Amino acid sequence: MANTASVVQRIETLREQINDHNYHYYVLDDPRIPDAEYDRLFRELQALEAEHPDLVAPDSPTQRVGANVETTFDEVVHRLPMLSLDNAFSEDELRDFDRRVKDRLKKDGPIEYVCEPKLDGLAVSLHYEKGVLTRAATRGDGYAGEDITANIRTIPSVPLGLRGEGFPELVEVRGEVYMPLAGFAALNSRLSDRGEKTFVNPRNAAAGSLRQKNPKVTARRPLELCAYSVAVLDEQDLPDNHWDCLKLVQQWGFRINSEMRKALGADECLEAYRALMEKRQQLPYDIDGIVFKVNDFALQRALGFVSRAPRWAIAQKFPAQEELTVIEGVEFQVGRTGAVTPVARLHPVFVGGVTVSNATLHNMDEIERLDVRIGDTVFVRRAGDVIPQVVKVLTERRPENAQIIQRPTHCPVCGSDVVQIEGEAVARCSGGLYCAAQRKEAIKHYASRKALDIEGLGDKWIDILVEKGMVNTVADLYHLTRDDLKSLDRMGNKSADNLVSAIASSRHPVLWRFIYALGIREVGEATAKALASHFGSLEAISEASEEALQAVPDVGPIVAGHVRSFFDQAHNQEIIDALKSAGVEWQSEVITASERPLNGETWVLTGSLSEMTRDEAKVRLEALGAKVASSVSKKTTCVVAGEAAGSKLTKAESLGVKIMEEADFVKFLASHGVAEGASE
Ligand code: 5U1
Repeated sequence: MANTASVVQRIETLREQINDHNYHYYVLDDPRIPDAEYDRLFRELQALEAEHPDLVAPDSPTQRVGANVETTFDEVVHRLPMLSLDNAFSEDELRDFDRRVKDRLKKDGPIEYVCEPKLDGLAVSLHYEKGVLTRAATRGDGYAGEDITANIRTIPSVPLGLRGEGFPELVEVRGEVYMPLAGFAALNSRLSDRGEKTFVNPRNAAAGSLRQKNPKVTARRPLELCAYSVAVLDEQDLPDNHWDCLKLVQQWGFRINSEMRKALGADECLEAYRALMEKRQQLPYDIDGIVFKVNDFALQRALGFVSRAPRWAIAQKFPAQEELTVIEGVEFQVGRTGAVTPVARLHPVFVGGVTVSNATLHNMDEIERLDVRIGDTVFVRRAGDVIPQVVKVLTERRPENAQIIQRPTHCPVCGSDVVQIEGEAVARCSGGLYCAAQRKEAIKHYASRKALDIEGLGDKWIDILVEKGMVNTVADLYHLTRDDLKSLDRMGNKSADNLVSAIASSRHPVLWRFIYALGIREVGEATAKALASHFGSLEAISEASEEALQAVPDVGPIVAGHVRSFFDQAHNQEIIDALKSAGVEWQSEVITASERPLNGETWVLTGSLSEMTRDEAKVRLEALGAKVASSVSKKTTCVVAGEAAGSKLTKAESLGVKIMEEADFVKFLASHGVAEGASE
């Protein structure tokens, strides 16, 4: 492009388009163009700016990639101090806070509060002059922090320039920089693959990423910013309440929290607290509590501050998800597929709302990576229903007699050799069905709720039946008599009768449940369903080549290899034959293509889902027969709306299309038996 006027024009158009796409992608979570198209626009802008360096502007979207400068973290004095928050640790403390607010304001009626999740990240302050980001700083001691502008600029959800018009000349936006859980897991797995130190939690990962001297490193870290307050540093006016201010900040291009809500009085605040606590584990980021802020700025001013905290806000904390405890021992457990997993026996500790006395150590590589020993004091993390994990060792507290944990060479249950395939982190007992642990686990899986759902056949009975030699394989279950069962300690007549009839009525499962129940490695419910639906019969699956198996949605080379090797092993075929002889008949026809419950329906997924990726959701819907489309129309049957769903949700609302929130979608999948992926 020779003509400078047209270059300037083109550069401006590209910047506008790219900023707009960034806003939809990073702030609204609702991308409007494919990645390839975005990349083309971006490269075109980069090329034009390279040809015309005098036209490069600091707020150009190309300028966030991470400049080759060394961050010096100079001291920055905050023009307005960055306050801290008082905490409430109980419902009574929250009610006391509300009472103090009302007393000070001499108000009888309920106060309007804004309730916001308290993200577990780092508070930052961002200055915009004439709409352009000029300075970013950490909170530091509240009065002075560090200049982190170069690093902050690399975060895609931080606007380099404010959107729209009419924003104040000089404005400060504050918020939390955090690392979403998925990004944290991916970062730790990358670091661990490279043999580098991993981060204990997303907060530390966010802090470590912001403290990088080289902004190019920060640019590769999955950081996000959520804005939670704004202060105007000149004379211009903002709305007269916090809620409207945040909505305005969103229009300027900032991500604000989609869980934010208003509450009238302490009772509604406590309701919001309980609702958020319930939702905590489904959120795609860590939160450590909820913040309540008096909404009306006039009332905030009247309340003022005490020492370094505002009197108009309080954080009600959730139970801690990390605590310190001591490793008292390590045992090795053997799973259904022989995986030998080290489990730490802990001095009991209250964490994540429950008392925890065991934590997984995953595998020997993890033990070596953490350098964990018996006697060590460790950080234990329990987030939601996830198995508690040991995430860090406090080596400075290591006692002299701390014991190194040895790699097991023999299975602790059957004594067979423990083998480790090269490139795999998991060590496995080589005993197969000779190993009682593997037999027990296979039977537990077969009888479990999501498989053949044999009521009354709990883990303890299975342990006893295997230990007494009464059951060796799942097929033996069908030969148990009332008298056999009655011979067991604490098994009454009625329980024995019930169990015999529960086992008998498990003889006619639908095909996918039977496939799932076989316990093939990496074949969870969704894959079992997809296999059943694709092949229609067990014989066809058992004869399919790896290539043919890979034609099934959700089946890649690894799963195909596991399925093939399962059916290639003679003892598995023997068990299937024994099940047939015992009268077990699976009903192939139930999930054939024509009878899939969502046949003929078109579904759309929008927003981000916290319990599964969109691809996983798609596979599950397709396994039920639905077509998954990328845009909403009158023909759409249902729209699944995840967090921060944007224009597709709005369109569905305007067309009167059915909308399902993620929690209901998960329940819906569960009711159709496609809720979870593979195990082990
Ligand atoms: N969501 C949210 N987090 N947070 C932290 N709002 C919020 N406000 C804060 C802090 C420290 O402080 C202001 C109330 C002063």
